[in-house]
Amino acid sequence: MAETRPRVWVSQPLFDDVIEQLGQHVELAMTHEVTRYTPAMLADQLAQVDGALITLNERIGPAEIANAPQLRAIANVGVGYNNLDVSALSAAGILASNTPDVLTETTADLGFALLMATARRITESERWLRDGQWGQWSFQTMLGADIHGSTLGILGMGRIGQGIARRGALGFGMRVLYHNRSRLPEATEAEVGAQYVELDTLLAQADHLVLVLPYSPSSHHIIDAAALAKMKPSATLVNIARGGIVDELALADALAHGRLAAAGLDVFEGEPTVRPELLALHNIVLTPHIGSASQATRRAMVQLAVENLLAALGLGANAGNPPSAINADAVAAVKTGAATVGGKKTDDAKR
Ligand code: 8YV
Repeated sequence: MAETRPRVWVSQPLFDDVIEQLGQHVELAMTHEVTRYTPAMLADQLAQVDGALITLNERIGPAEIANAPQLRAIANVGVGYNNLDVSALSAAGILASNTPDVLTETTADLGFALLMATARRITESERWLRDGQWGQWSFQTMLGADIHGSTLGILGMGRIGQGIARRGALGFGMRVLYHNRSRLPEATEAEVGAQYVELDTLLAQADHLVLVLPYSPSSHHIIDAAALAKMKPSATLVNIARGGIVDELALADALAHGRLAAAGLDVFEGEPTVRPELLALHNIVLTPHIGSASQATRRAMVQLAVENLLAALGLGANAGNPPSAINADAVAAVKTGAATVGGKKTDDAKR
């Protein structure tokens, strides 16, 4: 009798040539059109497969896996995985993985691009030019804030935060301050040119504050009205992490009333919907979650997710040992009947 191959579902069109590598090992169900799934649609898909390769738009929790007895592996294409209920996956013995490292420098590039566009009013200037307003030019048109020589604040000092610190310290001569749940080793601080401070000091001293921390209940709305009130009115705020880290209504209010100079947002609480209060502002740069969106990096993310998925299904070069598993210890504990403590390995330094 022919051996049955595992069945794998891929939730979105990604890079077909990379995804097709899966077809050498598994029965592959690809998706050829961008699809927004309801929880019931996800549950239907997951009920039929051994493994799934998904993006952050697919939220997987207890309801989505309730009828998926043979599901063993979920590969998330992204470093952040707040779309996954890791405890529920661990309890069900499902090995989850993400795609760290391959996107670090590309996402740090975008963080810096957004910082510069925000501080120097790049998109606002372009809108003004296209509107035919250049004839109104004065010596004080579109004055922004300097980046070189200013103080860069970084909240969340994982790999991407460190990449931003390096760019600021080495490329632009900035004084770089950071806050993180755990302080970096002194040698790393020296290498990236950053100094650890308490959160209130970071808020008070940053001329430009970049948010790069993972989203979790403890970081929900960490930048709220009270935090914004501690920042300099001349400061800029950049968020490339997750929308829910910022109270967007408080931010819109601060920007509208001159309590903060400008903001650059790549992530939003209600993605893909952007609040009208943000869209109405001029002193804000808005991009549609493009942090990792370079050709090379998005391909590398899919490649790593493919390797993770195959390995989690016991196939391919890393069989049984996915390069970036999130909950390997917890799944092993469930399988051997040992107690587990939530099954998460993440912390700020993993980003
Ligand atoms: C997304 C991201 O993965 O990696 C992350 O955590 O936010 C992005 O790189 C990307 O937008 C694809 O969903």
